[in-house]
Amino acid sequence: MQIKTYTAASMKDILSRIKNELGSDAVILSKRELRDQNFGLSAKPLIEVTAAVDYDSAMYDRQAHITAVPSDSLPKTAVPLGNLSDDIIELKEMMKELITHTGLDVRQSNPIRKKLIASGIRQNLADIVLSKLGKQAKAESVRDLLSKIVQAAPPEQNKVWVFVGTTGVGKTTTIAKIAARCVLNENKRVGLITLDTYRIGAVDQGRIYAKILNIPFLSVTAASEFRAALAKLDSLDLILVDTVGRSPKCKDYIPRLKEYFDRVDPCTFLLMPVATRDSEMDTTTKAFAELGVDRMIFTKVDEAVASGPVISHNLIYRIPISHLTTGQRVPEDIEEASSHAIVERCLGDMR
Ligand SMILES: Nc1nc2c(ncn2[C@@H]2O[C@H](COP(=O)(O)OP(=O)(O)OP(=O)(O)O)[C@@H](O)[C@H]2O)c(=O)[nH]1
Ligand SMILES: [Mg+2]
Repeated sequence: MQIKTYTAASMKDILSRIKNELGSDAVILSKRELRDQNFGLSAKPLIEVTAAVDYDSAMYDRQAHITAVPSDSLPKTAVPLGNLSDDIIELKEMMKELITHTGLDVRQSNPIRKKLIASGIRQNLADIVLSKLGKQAKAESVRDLLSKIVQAAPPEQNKVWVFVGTTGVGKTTTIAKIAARCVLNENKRVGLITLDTYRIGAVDQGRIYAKILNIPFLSVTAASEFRAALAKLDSLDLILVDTVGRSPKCKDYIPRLKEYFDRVDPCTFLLMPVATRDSEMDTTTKAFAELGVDRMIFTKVDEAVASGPVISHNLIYRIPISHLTTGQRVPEDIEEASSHAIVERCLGDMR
């Protein structure tokens, strides 16, 4: 991969230099504004852009590396999520400019682009994928490329698995499905702790599932109680922790959860229904990233008209997907995720 940094007063100048020097396959990696120290505060800021070619092979390399690395050595959070949403918006804008100024709009005429977007893939990502494959991109080659890039992985081997997400996304139901599978198929000794003490009936829901599976169940209302509960269940193989669903906009919600998991080292799953708007997915992912999200579980696949947002989310946030849930039946309606199956589910009909 060839990487170059350009500085100029206008984005247009930079884009034409990128096109001349790196060619029309170049991809912008970063952009920032620089104040010209010589001319004081009123001076027009300069723009610094770092661009690269042969980005594709870099993606492949990274994928190959990730597949080769055992899942327990993957980093706790796949990416530092910082100001990612802002970066995505900026990337979108830059893609638009790049398309206009470098003649990359040939991809616009590819009928696959419309199909990708109709499947719920974000427009800028559809453009990036098609630019990697060139004019000849076909449905099959798009699926092949995405199968190599989408990251799926089983849960980490931590003893404590925590399930978080906004209200009603399917946390308790998914925990029941996973608990049943671990008990019935893997013969594991499993316990359930619920922090879900805000909503009347929520504790009962967990207690009923635990009773059916004949596994220990504890409900807690404070971080100290949680640690005592963990100590009590320490002899078990796996402790599943259910949390109260709340809007991440609720001010003290994430900090409170964080308090619970401060000195515990859990594998944290963020649950997200597939039919969630892109902007909401971004807000939720950023908010929960403070807890350190290790795996995504996309829920209610059966209710979604298009499943492309699963791929878009994965390409942007790089949080491996562990499961998909496909209905209300416990324990049947859950699948372990694989890159190939995700791409087939999302884009299998594309011709
Ligand atoms: N169609 C469909 N419904 C699901 C799926 N998973 C869960 N549900 C339903 O979604 C509703 C909410 O599920 P819960 O498991 O209670 O959700 P939760 O995240 O625990 O909700 P709170 O505890 O209120 O935050 C229930 O009616 C579930 O049966 C799924 O994969 N598909
Ligand atoms: Mg619940």
